[in-house]
Amino acid sequence: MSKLAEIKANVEAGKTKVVPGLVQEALDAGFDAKEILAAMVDAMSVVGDKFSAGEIFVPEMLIAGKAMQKGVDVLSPVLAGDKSASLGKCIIGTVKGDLHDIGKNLVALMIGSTGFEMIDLGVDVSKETFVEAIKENPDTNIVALSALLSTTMPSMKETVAAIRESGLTGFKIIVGGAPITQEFADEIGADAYAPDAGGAAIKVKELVS
Ligand code: B1M
Repeated sequence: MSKLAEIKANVEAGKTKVVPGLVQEALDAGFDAKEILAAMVDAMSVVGDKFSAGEIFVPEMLIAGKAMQKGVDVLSPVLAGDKSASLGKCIIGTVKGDLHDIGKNLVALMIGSTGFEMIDLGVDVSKETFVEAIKENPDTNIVALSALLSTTMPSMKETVAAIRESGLTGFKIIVGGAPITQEFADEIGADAYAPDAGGAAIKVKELVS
């Protein structure tokens, strides 16, 4: 089995203790961090499909997610790159009702790597908490919202509305996550949408330039 296939299989199987070592071995062997990440994302797609098919349940999905996060932790210093530039401040969080954070963490890592100071509010973040965080950080220039569930898309919409209604200005709002589309972003009045972490990093740089 190739190293990437081995990583994928072990993420799928939720081998939290094995995955970090395999990821480090792959880096040492010269694999690109982005290829390793792609193998782990593929694993999560398989896990999601098996969950949809009723072949596995929430605990298996949870442990696979933990294994992926452990692998991402090993990749983080490589993906983070040079942070010397200072492009501003970004507040990020997964919206209320949603506990998925692996994608949001990757987005935070990639936006941070382009030179933003990141304030990560975590998961299940209420609209009030987002508004409060912006008030506490008046120099914020990006607010980034993530949602992974179709059932939390309304929560994203309410969050954007609450931020707009607060009257606070001087920042742009970017949204993303598996069920989110450009069309939905436009509908809820976000300033930008990105399909993945790399795209989010490119987009926020455009938004502040
Ligand atoms: Co959940 N879950 N989950 N889950 N889970 C999905 C999302 C699902 C698609 C699985 C499936 O059914 N096939 C499905 C959602 C269906 C839907 O709504 N359309 C689902 C479900 C149903 C659920 C529960 C409701 C299950 C239940 O309890 N019955 C439950 C909900 C809990 C809650 O949130 N309230 C639940 C729970 C969980 C766990 C806690 C067990 C675990 C999360 C662990 C964690 O995050 N710490 C989990 C997992 C692991 C998954 C899957 C398998 C993997 C998610 C993941 O990490 N992917 C997922 C299936 C799948 O994704 N194929 C699934 C890898 C990650 C790198 O990708 O998060 O998409 P992703 O992030 C990408 C992009 O989306 C984008 O960039 C990221 C990186 O490139 N992106 C942004 C994300 N945020 C962005 C923000 C941006 C821009 C881009 O700008 C700001």
